[in-house]
Order: sequence, then C-alpha cells, then structure tokens
Amino acid sequence: MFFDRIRRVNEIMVENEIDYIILSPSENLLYLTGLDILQDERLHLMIVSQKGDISFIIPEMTKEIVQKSSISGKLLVWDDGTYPVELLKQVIENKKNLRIAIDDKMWSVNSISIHGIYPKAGFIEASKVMTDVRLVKHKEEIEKLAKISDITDQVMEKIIEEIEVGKTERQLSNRIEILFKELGADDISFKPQVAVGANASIPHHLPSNKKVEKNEMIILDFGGQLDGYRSDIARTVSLGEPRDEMKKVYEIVKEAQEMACQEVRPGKMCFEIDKIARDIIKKKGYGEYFIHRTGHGIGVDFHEAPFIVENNRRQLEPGMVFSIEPGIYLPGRLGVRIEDIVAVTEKGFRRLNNFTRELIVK
Ligand SMILES: [Mn+2]
Repeated sequence: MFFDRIRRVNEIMVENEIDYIILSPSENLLYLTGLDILQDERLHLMIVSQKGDISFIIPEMTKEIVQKSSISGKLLVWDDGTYPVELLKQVIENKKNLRIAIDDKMWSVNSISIHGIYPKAGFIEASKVMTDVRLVKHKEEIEKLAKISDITDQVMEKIIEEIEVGKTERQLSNRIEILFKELGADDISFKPQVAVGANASIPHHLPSNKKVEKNEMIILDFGGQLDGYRSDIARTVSLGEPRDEMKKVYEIVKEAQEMACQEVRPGKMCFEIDKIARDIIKKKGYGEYFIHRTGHGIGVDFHEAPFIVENNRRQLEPGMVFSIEPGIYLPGRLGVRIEDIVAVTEKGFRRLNNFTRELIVK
C-alpha cells in the first residue's frame, strides 16, 4: 500500500518537474509511510527523489522507529549537538533549476534552514503533490472513516444524555474526550467544542467555564481518530423549549444541510454544493450570518481537500470524503450548526454519520 502511494507521488513529481519532496512529521508522512512521529524542535526529514529513492534525516532517538517501519531507505542519523540540516547535502545535490517540494506543516525554523542550503532552488508546497494522492479514498480508507464516524455518533448520543444545567463547557468537553477513548477511538481529532448560548455564535469557540443554562442552545462539535483516520460531527441541542427564533434558525440550517447532501454525486463541482446550502440560508434572510464555507475534506487530517467552498471548481469523484456543515450565527445571541461527513459514491453519496438531525430538546 505505502509502495503504491509513493509510486503515485513520483508520477506527480515527474509531471510537475519536482526533483525532491521533503516531508516532516505530518499527516503526509503518516500517509506515505505509516510513521507517526512526534514533531518537536528536532529535525526529522523524509526525502523522496523523483526516481523514488528514500532517505531519512533523523535524530538518534528516533532511529529505531524508522528501522522498524515497513519503509526502507537511507538513514542519516544525527545526535543532539550537531547541525543536522547540513546532512541534506549528502542526499540532494545542488544543481541548476533544482525544484523541491516542502511539507506544508514543516516548522519554518527548518524550512528556512533548508532554503539557506539551496538558495537558488525553487520551492513549492508538498500539498501541490500530496493533495491529488490523498484526495480519493480507497475502499479500506472509507471503511476506516466509517468506523470512527460510527464511534463519533455514539459519543454524541452519550454526551447529550449527560448535558444538564450547571455543567461547564470545559467539563463536557473533557467528558467527550474520555467517551471517545472508552468507546474504542485511539484519540480525539481536535479539542472538543462545546458552546453554550451566545458563545455558539463564534464558530470555533473553545470550551470555557461558562455553565449550561436553561433556555439556551448548545453546539457540540468534535471528532476522533482511529487507525490514522479522523471524524467530525456537529449537532445543536436546546436546553428547555426553544424560543421561536431558535426553532426557525434550526429548521433552516437542517434544510440547508439536507439539501446540500442530496446534491452530492460524481460530476458536481464543490462550489455547487456550497451554493445549495448558502442559497437556502440567504433566501430565508440569514445569508450574512453564515460566515464560513460549507465543508472540508477529511482523511488522515481533520481539514483537507476537497474544500466545499465558493469558487472551487473541482469535480466530485467517487471516494472523496468531506463534511457538510452549514451554520447560522447571530452575534451575542446564538449559533446553530449541523455537520455530517459524507462520502461520494458511484451514484450519489453515503452519510458516514447517522445520528439524528432532528432538534433534541433536553
Ligand atoms: Mn468540520
């Protein structure tokens, strides 16, 4: 599997005249090798040449992890106290028109020192190569995404049972993390978001000590990780009978989410899916309160291509997986978002989340 992925990377490098791709510990590295290495200030690089030669520049303390992996390559090992970026000269020969792709998530301290060694080289982002390799998921990848989505649905059911007046956003967020681990996930994908009342009008509000109160709506948005693959879900719950405005806004978001999902099929362009959700919300008069794109791809990373956003003319293909998550945010008052992950199939789409989208009143 890893061999096939690296071969595909090499094909794209040839097409784009890229001599080398340099990865740091990241989802790209995980995807190509299965290596899950902690990113810290130490230099860890994987270098792949256009021909497929693989080298690693790694600290002594990481050597064993790479040796035990299924990827074989040249190992250049350094110890604390040396300046390891110089080792690159043993792998990449300086030449005219040298083109190097660098991991988007490489720390700038490292990418700047690589620039220093090859000042005349052309540098591009590794995503220019990796996006196309990671974009369409194989059957086994979709099953992994479905499995973690299924656990995520169970976490949603349990955390909603636990919501009660007086609990804080932080307490609920911590419980979500524990539930993921109890239900078999390897980890959470990002800090679980719990936003009560007016806090929910900030789409990426981080949990605070605000307490759950009666007659408020709560956005819950979280994801897990299993076997390297991620999940993402959002639901909005009402504590006590919702006010008319809350009910109205909820129904609009629900309709936008549903209609956008129904539009997913091979051949549609990403912006068309975004437009369906956006037009429904606009028509009901809340256009200016839908302040983010409709969705993002998901796989080994929590946000990746394809992005379901205005102007993205990429066509959907079977095997692409992304979120559909419209929302309405009324500043200082409330927020509503509903999010599911969907996979594009031969004829349409498959929802990987199946937790109810009806308004739950606690
Ligand atoms: Mn999301």
